[in-house]
Amino acid sequence: MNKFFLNLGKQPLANNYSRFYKKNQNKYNLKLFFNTKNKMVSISKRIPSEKMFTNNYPYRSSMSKTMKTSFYELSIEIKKRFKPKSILEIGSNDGILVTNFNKKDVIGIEPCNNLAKITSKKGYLTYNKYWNYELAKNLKKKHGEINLIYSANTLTHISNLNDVFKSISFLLTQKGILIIEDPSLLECIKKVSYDQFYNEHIYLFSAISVSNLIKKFNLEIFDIKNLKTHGGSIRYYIKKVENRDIKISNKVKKQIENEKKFGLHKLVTYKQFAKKVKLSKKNLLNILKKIKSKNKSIIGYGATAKAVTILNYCNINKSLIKNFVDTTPEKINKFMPGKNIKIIKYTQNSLLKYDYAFLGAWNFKKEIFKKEKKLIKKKLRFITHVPWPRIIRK
Ligand code: DWN
Repeated sequence: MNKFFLNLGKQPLANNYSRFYKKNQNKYNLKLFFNTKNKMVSISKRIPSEKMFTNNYPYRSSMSKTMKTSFYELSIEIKKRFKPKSILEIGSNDGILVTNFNKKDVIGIEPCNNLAKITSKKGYLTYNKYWNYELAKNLKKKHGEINLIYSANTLTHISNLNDVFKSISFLLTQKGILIIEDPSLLECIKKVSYDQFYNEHIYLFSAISVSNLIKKFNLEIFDIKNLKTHGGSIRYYIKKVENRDIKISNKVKKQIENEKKFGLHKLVTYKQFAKKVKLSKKNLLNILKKIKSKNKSIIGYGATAKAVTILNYCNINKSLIKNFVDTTPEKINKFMPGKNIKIIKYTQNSLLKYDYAFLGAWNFKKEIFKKEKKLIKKKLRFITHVPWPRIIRK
């Protein structure tokens, strides 16, 4: 049932940035599989959540304007369209969404203590816990059923999806709304953005696989929005099947049709994707090596989890990319997981001495290009691997 299609090699924990370069850091196989029955794409090796989502988890959603705006706009939509009395967010990170609501209306769930603390300190009720049925039962006892449950870039990180949706269905009111958003498998396959796969991303969702999955829990998708965030994401609006007050938008059928047209329900599509990934690796390495042969320097821009997949799969080390810049305090002066490449604090000056910048955070290309307009005018050239490896000429 689970068919193998791509091996991305041995990969360290994607968000495990450490002060010292550890040559013998633990690495885990990153192999991708397609389930021919339920059409889900997943990785095989499951790392215990406690190992990945620690109390020093470095990723903060609020580090980009793009994401702040996206979450703010969603909060307006939620208030206007669904008018929920109670909201629960699974994986509230640093509070990027919850802080747009009244404190009395919203509950955050965040397993990483350092992040949960940020919202708690602002007076938002945040449970420093993992999402599971046990927690859902306790929440129901304490707060009653919830009108709207939301989760962005979190459910694909949880191995036991049956428990996830069982718990959601249990806690949601009969007329309740569930909104989830995650990177789109269709966009990933189209863009050959294989760096969407790392040990935290256990699954990549499609409308096909999500609708198959949630059926068992008496849930169905009633609306869909394609978003530009994170290189192309889908926001799924979900309700209980017995709630007939809400009509199912045509967009759901259209998305599923599009995905089928592209072959997301067939193994052969993933086999072709695997070939494109191998070519992408070869071409990216050729570009980097050619630049280095001309004695030009390259920095990485955005020390993303995605870049960890690229560096380790393509075996890129500091002889090709000297440093990475990033704005996240928790990443600065640490090393890219699995590699001897140090992350330095972002300042425009820190970029001045480089000729090229490899876009680790290619999903924020627009925001970054706007910020670096002057440097681009001077001499800085960006390199990306999405949708194909190239130097971006502006
Ligand atoms: O699902 C996940 C996504 C949502 O976030 C997590 N499992 C882990 C994380 O993945 P990522 O690290 O690939 O996410 P981002 O959002 O692409 O990371 C952007 C990084 O780039 C951050 O470290 C901040 C940094 N950045 C920067 O230094 N300057 C970003 C921008 C826009 C900038 O101008």
